[in-house]
Amino acid sequence: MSKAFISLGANEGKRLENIQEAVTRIQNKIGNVIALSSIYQTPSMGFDGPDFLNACIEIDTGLSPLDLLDKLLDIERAMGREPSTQRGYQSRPIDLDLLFYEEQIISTLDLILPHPRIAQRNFVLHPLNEINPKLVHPILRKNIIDLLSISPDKTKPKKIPLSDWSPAFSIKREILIFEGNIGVGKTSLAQKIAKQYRLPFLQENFKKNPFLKKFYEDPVTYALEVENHFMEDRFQQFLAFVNDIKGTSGGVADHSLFRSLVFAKINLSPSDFDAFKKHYLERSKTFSFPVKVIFLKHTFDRLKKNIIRRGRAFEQKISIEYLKKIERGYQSFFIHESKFDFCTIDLTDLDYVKEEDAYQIILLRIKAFLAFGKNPIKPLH
Ligand code: PH2
Ligand code: MG
Ligand code: MG
Repeated sequence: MSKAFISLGANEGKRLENIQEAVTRIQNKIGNVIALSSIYQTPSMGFDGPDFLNACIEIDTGLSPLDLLDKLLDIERAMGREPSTQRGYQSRPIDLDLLFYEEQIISTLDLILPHPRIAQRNFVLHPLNEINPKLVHPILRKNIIDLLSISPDKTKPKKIPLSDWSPAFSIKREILIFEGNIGVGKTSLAQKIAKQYRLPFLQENFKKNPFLKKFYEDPVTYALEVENHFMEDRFQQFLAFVNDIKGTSGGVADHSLFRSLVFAKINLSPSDFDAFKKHYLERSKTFSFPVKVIFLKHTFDRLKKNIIRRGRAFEQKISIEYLKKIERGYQSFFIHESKFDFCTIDLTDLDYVKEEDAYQIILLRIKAFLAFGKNPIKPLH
């Protein structure tokens, strides 16, 4: 999979709808939208015409740069963009420009990468800066914030406040679940987001599990007790939570029910696990509430550091090997068993506690996921 950045612009027709439709088509035909900027209103540059709406997105794609470009042109045509008949720029219902494709530098008749005019256009730099200020231009060797600070373009793109695009968190009668390894920071991030968006928050109460301390001392003997207790407790908590948020716009949780399955598979004997899973499936029939899952990642070294720093005595015995098993357990669960829509966020370079920019980038990724899902949403045709 490769990362690419695309600029979207429209200055004709229903500009906002056009941009939204283009993003949906990109998600369906090209690759997962991992981040989307706000929408900006900008004066048309280089020709006389109505103001543009502009935005940028980051995507993850399996297509080559040329195939990606072809698909962008297909989408422009499908959305009514006419081939240009005169020299210079014209108004258009949609314009999709490939800005960056990884760090590739290409200069052919069909495609120039990076897009040659990024550094001179505030209508590109502003939205890009919002989704990834640290992105380095592979030719100019400067990141986006720096390019913005020396941009020769004096126009000021105006952010459009919108409720159904990026500014709002569109949770609708669903639970946004943060999952991931021990020490990855599920609780802090989930809590921060719940607080900011005033959403009810469900926090795992690991302290109440009387077997946990013993389990870390003697995993083989106490695994079944610890997992059974967690499962029971989680079902009770989730049922109560769902009851609390009935009729509201949903909530945020720092763990899932399926966490029990992932951990039980690692810690129980195969026969105990079979029985456990039957029980779990039976129990989950009583629970039907839509969930969306954000899976957080960190390096194993960092997980270990976080565990040491938070200083829960009983956790200090956790080994990197155990953390690796858990990580593999989640991967295999998502690949083979999960029917959930989930999105992975790697926190390695996103220290949201220290850097506000990093937090904003995380929010944009989550918003893109909530708006468009990870799996392609309904095809348009
Ligand atoms: N695109 C152009 C030319 N001029 N001006 C604004 N504000 N936004 C655009 O997307 C834009 C432009 C050529 O594609
Ligand atoms: Mg263009
Ligand atoms: Mg173009």
